[in-house]
Amino acid sequence: MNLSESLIGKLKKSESLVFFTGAGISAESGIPTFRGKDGIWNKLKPEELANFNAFLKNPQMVWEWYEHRKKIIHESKPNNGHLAIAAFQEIFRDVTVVTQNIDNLHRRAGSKNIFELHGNIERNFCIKCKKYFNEEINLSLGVPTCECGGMIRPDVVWFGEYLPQDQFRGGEIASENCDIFFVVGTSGVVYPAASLIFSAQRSGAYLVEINIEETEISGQCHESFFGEAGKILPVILEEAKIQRGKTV
Ligand code: BJW
Ligand code: ZN
Repeated sequence: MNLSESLIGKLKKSESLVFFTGAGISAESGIPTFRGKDGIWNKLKPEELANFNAFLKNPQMVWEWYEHRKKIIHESKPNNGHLAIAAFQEIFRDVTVVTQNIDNLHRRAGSKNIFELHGNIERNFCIKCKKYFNEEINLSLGVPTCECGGMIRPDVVWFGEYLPQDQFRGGEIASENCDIFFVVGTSGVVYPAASLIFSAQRSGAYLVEINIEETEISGQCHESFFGEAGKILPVILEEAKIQRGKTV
């Protein structure tokens, strides 16, 4: 795999990086993506599960889906892609992860500065009084409810719902102020998350995509690497170390 002269030059001179990540970064940890050939939504329609009306209509089914995914997430661990992103912190002053994932794998890999645009599967809240719950859910007792009588739901962002303002704004500021913006393992079709790619572009960042296949946003990027994130990110990391004199 060859890096372009322009990316090598950017790695040498840049101070501030953003990694904008999607489900593809966690695919090599064994967590299914949503779309694409192994995507879970080849079998299940997103609108059937990832929206509030679906939850009101069939909360047990939606909860079973999240508990099933939580089990996979708990059995998984960060892969070489997550670990490489965390290691960039040792060689650049300013590294921000802006993730659409709810799986905590960036945090577990050691990334410090993370904005979670679509929530986090470890947190739940009551739809009536908004109280937060971190306890384990026992679905055999039925759909979990709060003492106020409201149903408890996962703290994730479904279609038609607003993103957490502080997380989106934090991601936006980082995107507008970075030198290199890496777009990793996302189809780039879900908004407003995908709009950050354009925020970075407008602000003059160098856009680098890493994906196993061409996407909706490939044409927007200065360069695209087609392959697994867990293989490509470590190569870019090694080059960055060479350019910045951080090899041992
Ligand atoms: C690899 C790899 C490897 C695999 N290495 N790569 C029309 C136009 C524009 C917007 C809209 C519209 N109609 C409706 C909207 C808005 C809507 C939207 O964007 N819809 C589009 C899909 C059309 N957005 C919303 O509703 C958002 N809210 C909103 O807009 O609020 C304003 C509002 C409020 C009130 C009323 C109206 C508007 C909310 C979006 C919430 C998305 N939520 C989900 C579920 C989160 C919880 C959960 O996980 O269950 O977020 S949906 C799902 O998609 C999840 C993901 O974060 C998100 C993005 O998916 P991602 O990460 O890109 O995954 P994939 O599977 O799509 O792609 C994986 C990629 O990895 C692929 O490209 C592979 O090739 C690649 N890959 N292996 C590298 N090893
Ligand atoms: Zn409540």
